[in-house]
Amino acid sequence: MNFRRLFGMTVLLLASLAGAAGQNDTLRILAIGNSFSVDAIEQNLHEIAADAGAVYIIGNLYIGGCSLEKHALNAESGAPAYSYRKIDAEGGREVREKTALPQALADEPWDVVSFQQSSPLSGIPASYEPWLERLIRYVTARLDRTPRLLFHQTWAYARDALNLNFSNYGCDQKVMYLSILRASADAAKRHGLELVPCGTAMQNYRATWYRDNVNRDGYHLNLVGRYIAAATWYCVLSGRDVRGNAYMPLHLTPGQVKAAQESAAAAVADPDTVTDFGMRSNSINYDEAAVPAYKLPELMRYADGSKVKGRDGWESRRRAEIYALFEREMFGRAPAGPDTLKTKMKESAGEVLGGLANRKQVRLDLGLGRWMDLLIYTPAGATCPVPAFLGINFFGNSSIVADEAVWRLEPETMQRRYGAYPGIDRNKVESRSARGAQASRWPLERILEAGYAVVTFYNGDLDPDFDDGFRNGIQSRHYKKGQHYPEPDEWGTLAAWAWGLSRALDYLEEEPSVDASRVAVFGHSRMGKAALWAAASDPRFALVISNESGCGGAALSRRAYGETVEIINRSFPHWFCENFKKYAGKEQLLPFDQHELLALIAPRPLYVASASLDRWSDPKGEFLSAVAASQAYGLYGYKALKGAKMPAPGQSLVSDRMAYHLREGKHEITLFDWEHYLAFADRFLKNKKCLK
Ligand code: GTR
Repeated sequence: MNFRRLFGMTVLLLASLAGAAGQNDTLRILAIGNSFSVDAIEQNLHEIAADAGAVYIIGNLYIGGCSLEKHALNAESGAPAYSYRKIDAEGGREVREKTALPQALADEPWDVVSFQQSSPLSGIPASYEPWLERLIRYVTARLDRTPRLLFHQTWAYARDALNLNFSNYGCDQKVMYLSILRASADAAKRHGLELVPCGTAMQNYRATWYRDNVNRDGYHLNLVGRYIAAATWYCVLSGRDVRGNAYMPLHLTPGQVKAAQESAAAAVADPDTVTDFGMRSNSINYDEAAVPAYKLPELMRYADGSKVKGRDGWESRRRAEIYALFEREMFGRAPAGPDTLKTKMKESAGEVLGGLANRKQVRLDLGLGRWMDLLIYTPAGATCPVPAFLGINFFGNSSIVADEAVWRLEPETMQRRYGAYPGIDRNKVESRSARGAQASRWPLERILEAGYAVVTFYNGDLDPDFDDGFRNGIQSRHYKKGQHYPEPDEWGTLAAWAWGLSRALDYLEEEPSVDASRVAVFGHSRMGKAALWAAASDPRFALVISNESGCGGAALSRRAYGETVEIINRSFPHWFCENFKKYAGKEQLLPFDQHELLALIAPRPLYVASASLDRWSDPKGEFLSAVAASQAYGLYGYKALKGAKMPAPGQSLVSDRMAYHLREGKHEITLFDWEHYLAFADRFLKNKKCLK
């Protein structure tokens, strides 16, 4: 253990003794700061302390971007240059403009006063003195008793910050962090100040699976960043552990709060080191030999260990048991659909796509102020209701076809979809959502000619695909009073999308041109995961297609090959319900595996497909899962893929009720895939007499 760590722990211990003695005492804290102290102490800190039974009165002497030099000169001249912002014992707020530093010093019998350097200079030691010394001298001379003196260590900018001052550090986050670390530790040591290691706390959080996502504009803090900073301050001020503090800031997820608390606690315990507290990514395994030994949960054994006998036991009890586990531990509970679905036919046109199709665009009212837009193409000239392929699109209805009449989402709406998602290139979003940009995934002419309708909607209509704390999605409309986040067993994003698929089917039951009893639900990748969950949840779907749905879809989790439960929860914390997070790195503890998700679809026809180069989705894990699920089909007298061997790339296996193929190539949905799906669907859904 290094010296500083020992020192940090001693301070913690002493402070905790003091804290325990006067736990309910009021603590009066004055920061001499700038917008970074606004970020750190003006929200959350009072509330975190209140949850722990303490009262914090907080003052912040604020001037935007103010340096130590300016503070020292302002102090000495008594210039009324500050916006003095105060949070009182009850959490009430007040701002007094044009306040002089000496006035604020006299305003309360401060127990704690903190200093900080402006962020551009925070890692430049030469900028600190003589100003810090003069400021400390001024403050201590003006107060009757010497308060605890703190140095507020600020943080490095976001890796992609567009801030001119970043060039002081070669626009390099690590350089900036290490510079701040050294300069602030030296200053604290020189003057005997307690360090508030917010800079280290931010690096700790940035090293978790939430990554570099603490800033709102590259340098100020966003909601999570502000909570991390306040939690760090709380640890230092109280000497107590913030972990387990129950105050939940609005709009943060429980997972973010947990990582933030860990980040703060680790920074205070070890201010010099970026700590790994077990929320980092593990390496990706693509080695078949390194797949862990695993035993799949038995499909035909009840939770109490007894054997499931026959179809009756499956239908009356075992199926429900498995479904309830997936619902509670993985996807989350969704509410029932609206009693009556109000719809608005926004457009209906015949003879489109060169006379091949009729087109409808229908707005479904989902209640509570939400709607979704269905785009429907049916084969022109069909003489009775046709079967349909129903699938969700990633980038808006207009992205699937170069048809000028299909409504296009405003670019702002698309951006909102990715607004808070780090690392997404906006140009990419624009190009992917351009009209017809996804057309190769939707071979409309081929499908329509084969006699099927195509029905689709945009996933963002239900819930945008980024970790927004469930602020923009449909979940927020269903909160109970005082609820701000889905419960640990309530719907995540995939369940919301699946719910949308069922609402689309509700509509198709009313749509005269489509036969709702013959709807194939399909999806590629994340939409494949949603399609599987929709089919497991809603027995009305007649046929199911999983195109490379991978981890969380068809692939067995226990193989931990390619994408794992840990990685998917880190990259897409919003997809599954909160309960699923606890299985990160612990696949063997899952009370199910994905073959049981597939089994929930039995005896309906199911097609699982993989691509040879798509190792991320674990083709073998998808295949083995389908083989294991065949046992459920066996109850109905179908062989499905029982005993099948993994086919070579380019080959398909088609059995009575199940099919699998391994397309050559990468993660995509291509015409090869569609040709196989159409042939499979023809066996179960086709209705030739409807076509001319
Ligand atoms: C990947 C994700 C996969 C898969 C894919 C997709 O980034 O890790 O689980 O869903 O996206 O949807 O294309």
